Amino acid sequence: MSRYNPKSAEPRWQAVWRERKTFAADSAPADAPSCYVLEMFPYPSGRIHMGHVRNYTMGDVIARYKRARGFAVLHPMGWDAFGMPAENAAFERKVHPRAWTLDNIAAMRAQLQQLGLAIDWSRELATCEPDYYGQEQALFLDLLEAGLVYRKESAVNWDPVDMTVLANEQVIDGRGWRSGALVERRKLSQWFFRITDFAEDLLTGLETQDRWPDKVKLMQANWIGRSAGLRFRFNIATGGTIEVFTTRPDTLFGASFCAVAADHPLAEALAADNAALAAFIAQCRQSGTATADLETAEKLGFDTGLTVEHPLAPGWRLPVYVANFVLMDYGTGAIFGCPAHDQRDLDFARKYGLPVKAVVVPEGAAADFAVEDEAYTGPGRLANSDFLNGLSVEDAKAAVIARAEAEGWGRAQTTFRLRDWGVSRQRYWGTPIPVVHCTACGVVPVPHSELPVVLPEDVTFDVPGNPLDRHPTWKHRTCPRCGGPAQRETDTLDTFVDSSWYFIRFASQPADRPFDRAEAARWLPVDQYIGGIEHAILHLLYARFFTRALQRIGKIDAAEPFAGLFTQGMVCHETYKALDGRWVEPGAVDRIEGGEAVERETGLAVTVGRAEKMSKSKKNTVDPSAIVAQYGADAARWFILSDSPPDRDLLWSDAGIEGAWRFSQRVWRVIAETWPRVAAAQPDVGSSDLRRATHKAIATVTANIEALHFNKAVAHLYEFVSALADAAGRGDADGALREALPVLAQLVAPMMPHLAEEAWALMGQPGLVADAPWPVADAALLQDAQVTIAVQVNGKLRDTLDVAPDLDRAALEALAMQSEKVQRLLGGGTPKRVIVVPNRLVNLVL
Ligand code: ANZ
Ligand code: ZN
Repeated sequence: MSRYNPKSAEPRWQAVWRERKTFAADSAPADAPSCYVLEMFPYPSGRIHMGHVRNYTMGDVIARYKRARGFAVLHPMGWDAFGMPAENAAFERKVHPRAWTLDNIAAMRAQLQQLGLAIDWSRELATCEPDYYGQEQALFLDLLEAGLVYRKESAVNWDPVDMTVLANEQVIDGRGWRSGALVERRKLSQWFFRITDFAEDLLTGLETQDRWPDKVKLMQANWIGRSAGLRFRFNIATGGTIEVFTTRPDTLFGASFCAVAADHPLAEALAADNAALAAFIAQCRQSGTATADLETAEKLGFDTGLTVEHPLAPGWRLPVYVANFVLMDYGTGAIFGCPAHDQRDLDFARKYGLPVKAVVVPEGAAADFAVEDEAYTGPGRLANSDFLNGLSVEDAKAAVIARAEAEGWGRAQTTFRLRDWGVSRQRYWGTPIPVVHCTACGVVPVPHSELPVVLPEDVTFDVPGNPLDRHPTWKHRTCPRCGGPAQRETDTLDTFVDSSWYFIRFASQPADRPFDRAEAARWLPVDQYIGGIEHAILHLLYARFFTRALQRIGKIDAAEPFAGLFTQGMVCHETYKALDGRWVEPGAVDRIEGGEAVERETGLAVTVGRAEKMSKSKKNTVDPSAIVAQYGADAARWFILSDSPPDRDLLWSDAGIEGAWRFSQRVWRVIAETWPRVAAAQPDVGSSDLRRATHKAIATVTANIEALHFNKAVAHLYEFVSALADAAGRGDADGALREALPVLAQLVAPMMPHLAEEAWALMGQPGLVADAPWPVADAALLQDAQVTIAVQVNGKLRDTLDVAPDLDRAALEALAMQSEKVQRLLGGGTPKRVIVVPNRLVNLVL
C-alpha cells in the first residue's frame, strides 16, 4: 500500500515553486486580468500562531484558485515591524530592537514558508527598513505640503517620576508601568493627520463597499459618528457669549444649565483669579485621556457663578458650570444640559440640585409625564415648550433651527465624532518624522533629497524616555532653510501609519518614490483582504483615509483600498488545568482510557475546561511548526479550512488534525493505486454516475471557493473522494476514473498544494498542477439524472416520485394521480385543484 510522505514531498515542491518563480506576480501574461489577494501582514512577535495559519491559508486558497482561473495574482507578504514590543524586549533583555525584530522575522518567515504559501516573496518588505520608512517619510512630506498634516497641542500621558510620555498600554490602573507614579495629562505639541477632512467621504464611501461585512461597515460608521444639529450662542448676562452644539434643539425649553469643558478658554480665563476653579480644572486633567474613562467617571461640575440668557425666553437665565464630562475637542466644547432627556445631564442635575423638566412626552403617556432617574430619549410630542407644543421631535428640531437661523443666534451644523489622527509617538522604534525645528524658521521639512532620515543604531534603553531625544548627536543638524542650528523632530510615527499604505508598496517598489502610479492602478484596490475583526475600525479607517488623501493630492487613482473584506474567526482549543491551578499546555496532556485527561509528566488528572481562543496566558496554544512536523502542512491547511465556516471560531483538536491527515493519505491512495490501471483507458464521454459526480464536484468546489465557503468545498471533496474510492474498489468505470483522478488533484490543490503536485507528477500530467488551468464543469452533466417530486394531498406530504428532470406539468400530474397512496385518499373522486411546481412538487387539493 503506498503512503504519501509529506516530510520529503513538501520541501521538495516548495523548492520547485521557488526555483520556477511560480508565484511571482509578474510571471503571468501581460494581458491577464489582475487579482490582488492580501492577508493583513503580521507583527513579527517571534513565532506564528494558529490564527496566522488560518488567515494565510484562506488567502492562499483564493490566490491559488484565482491563478488557476487565469488571473495574474499578486499575493505578497511583509512585516509590520515597528512598535513597542521591540523596545520592551530591548529594555528587558538588552537586545537591540532591530536585532530582535530581524531575528523574529527570520524565524516567522521560515515557518510561513513551511506552509507552502503561494506568495511572491520577491516583494517581501519590512516597515522597519529605511527603504520602506524613507518612502513613508516622503509621503508624510507630501501630505504636509498639501495641508493634510499639522501640529497642535494635545494631551499625553505623562509619568512625572520617569519624566516621560507613556503609551496608553504603559498606563496600568492610572500609574506608570515602570515608576508606579500616578500618571498626569500633559499638553505637548504633536503631529496630526487631517482625517476629519474626509469624515463625510469615509462615511458615504462605505455604501459602495458591497463586499464588506455589514458589521464592519456599521462599526466604521459609528466611529465616524455623524450628528446633525444646531450650533448656537448663549449671551452671558455679564457680557460675552458661549457657543454650544446640540443634537437636540427640540429640548431647549427643558434646559437647566450650561456647561463648558475644563480646557475651554472661558474656564481657563475664569480660573486665573479663582483658585478653587483652578484646582477643579487640575483635578479634571488628572484623569486619563481615554474617552472610555471619561464616560464612566463620576459627573463633576464647578459652578462658575456666571449665567446665560435663554435664547427663546427673555429673562430666563441658566447657570454656567465647568464640567468634567464635556470634552473640549467635540462640537464647541460647551453644551446646554437638558436633564429630562439626557442621562449624563440627569445624573449631573440630581447631584447639583438642578431642575428636571420633561419637554418630550411619549405617545400615550399622561400629560403630567415626569422623569425620575432615567432620562427619556425616545420619540414623542413636545410639551411645556411654548411655540413647539404638540410638535414631534423631528418637527420641533426643524422649528428651533429655523428660528435660530432667522433670528441670527445659531445655524444648522453637522458634527462628527471622528477626531484628527494624532500620529506623534515619543518612541524610538518607529518612522522618524522628517522635519527639523529651527529657532529662526520654526518647523522646516527635511528636503526630499535627504530622505530617508535614518534611525540611529547606537541607542540605549536603560533609562526611561525617548532614546532619540537623549542621543548625543542624532538630533542636532543645520536648518535646511537658513543653515543655522536646528534640531530634528524626535517623535516617530504611530505604527498605524506604516500599515496604512503597505498594500500600495506591495504593488511596486521603486527605489526613488513610494510607488509607481501605473502599477498601483493595475493592482489596486485589493480584491480580497482578509484579517481579524480586531482591525475593523482603526486600521481599515486609516488605510481608507490614506488612500483618499493620496488620491486628493493626485498620487493614486483608487479611493477605496479594499474592494472585498473578509474577517475570519478565531482558533480555539480546550483548556487544561492541573490540580495546583497551573494551566497545562495541550502537548503535555494525554487522554487515558475512558477519556480522562492527565498530565503526562505527573500522571495526575487535569480538569478539561471549555474551548477558548488560543492564548499564551491559558497555555492552550498549539505550535504550527510542531503540527507541520508531525502531519505535514497540507493536513494542517486542510483541517483549518474544514471544520467551521471561515468567519466563525474554529475548534482545534487532535482528532480533527488526525482526520485531516488520514484524508490526505486517502486521496493519495485512491490516486496512486488506481491511476496505473486506468491511465491507458479510453476516456468515457458518456454520462455515467461517476462522470456526473466529477462534474458536480468541479461545480460545487468552484462555487464554494468563490463564495469563500471553504468548509463546504472541503465537505464536498470528502464526498467526491468516497465516490472515487467506491468506483476504484469495484474495478469498473476506468474511463471515468481516468478523467476524475487528475480533476481530484486539481480540486484539492488550493488546499493541499504539495500532495496535489505529487499526485499530478505521479499521473504524468504536464507541468505543475499549480500552473494547470482550473477544470470546467460540463453543464450537461450537472443536470441530475433524477429529481424527487413531493406529492401532497391538501398540503400534506403523502408520497414521493423519482422522475426524470424537467417533466412538464401534465406529465407530473398524471404520475401523481397514479400513486397508490393518492388513489386511496381520493377514493375514486377527482381533486378540485392541482398545483404543480416543476422539479419540486404536486399538490392535490380535494
Ligand atoms: C442638549 C441635549 C439635550 C443633548 C438632550 C442631548 C440630549 P452626539 O449625538 O454624540 O453627537 N455634547 C455636545 N458637545 C459635547 C461635548 N463637547 N462634550 C460632551 N457632550 C457634548 O452628542 C451630541 C450631544 O452631546 C449634544 O446634544 C450635547 O448634548 C452633547 F436631551 O445638547 B445635547
Ligand atoms: Zn532656519
